[in-house]
Amino acid sequence: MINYNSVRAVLFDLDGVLVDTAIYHFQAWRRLASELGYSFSVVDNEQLKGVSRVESLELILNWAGLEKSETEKADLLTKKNQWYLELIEQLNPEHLLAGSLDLLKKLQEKGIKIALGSASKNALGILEKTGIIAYFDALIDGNVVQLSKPNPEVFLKGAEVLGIEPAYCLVLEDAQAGIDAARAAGMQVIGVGQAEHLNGADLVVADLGTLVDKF
Ligand code: B16
Ligand code: MG
Repeated sequence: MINYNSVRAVLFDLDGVLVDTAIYHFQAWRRLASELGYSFSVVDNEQLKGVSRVESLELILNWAGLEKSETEKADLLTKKNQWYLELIEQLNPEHLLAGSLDLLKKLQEKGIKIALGSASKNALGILEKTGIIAYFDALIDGNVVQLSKPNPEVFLKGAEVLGIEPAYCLVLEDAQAGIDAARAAGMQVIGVGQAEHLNGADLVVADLGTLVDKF
């Protein structure tokens, strides 16, 4: 159960919550894995959602039983990111997921603070391309956090910048690592997607459209 009346700030995950970019991360990782001789599955991909680029590569190398030097890892990360950037080059407002824009508008109208809490180092470019950057009162992304989800740092920093106690914050997340991070931060959390991948969420919705009338 969510207590909507207590919410003073909403912290949005980016990939898979606001914008339909999760598929492009999947395609880029699958291409990299394939070059390494590893067949990357959708089940593998689910474990990378919300996880930083560096940690994602470590997981893939581990699953593939491969060891690489630091230089080789850096080259692989650059390659994956270049492919990902090529895939999102044409990103535009049409790639916003259902209900995202309506929810951002509604929260702004109601005076509820809005923050980004994303693991991505590409987050700002994505917010610009999709035309929603102006809605955010705080932007916390992979360039400013040290510790990846499920560590709560990304959401605690968001609450701190907004000046709002975690208990009054609501997180919207599509990844298990993000649900765990929100709970560790002491915040309410709504999972976006399929319930079986979002254990511990206070509520799971298929998309953000169903939340617009709650505020
Ligand atoms: P980048 P989120 C996460 O974004 C993605 O879910 C995850 O798949 C990706 O590896 C991570 O960002 C890092 O992204 O390579 O662009 O820095 O879901 O936390 O918004
Ligand atoms: Mg996500």
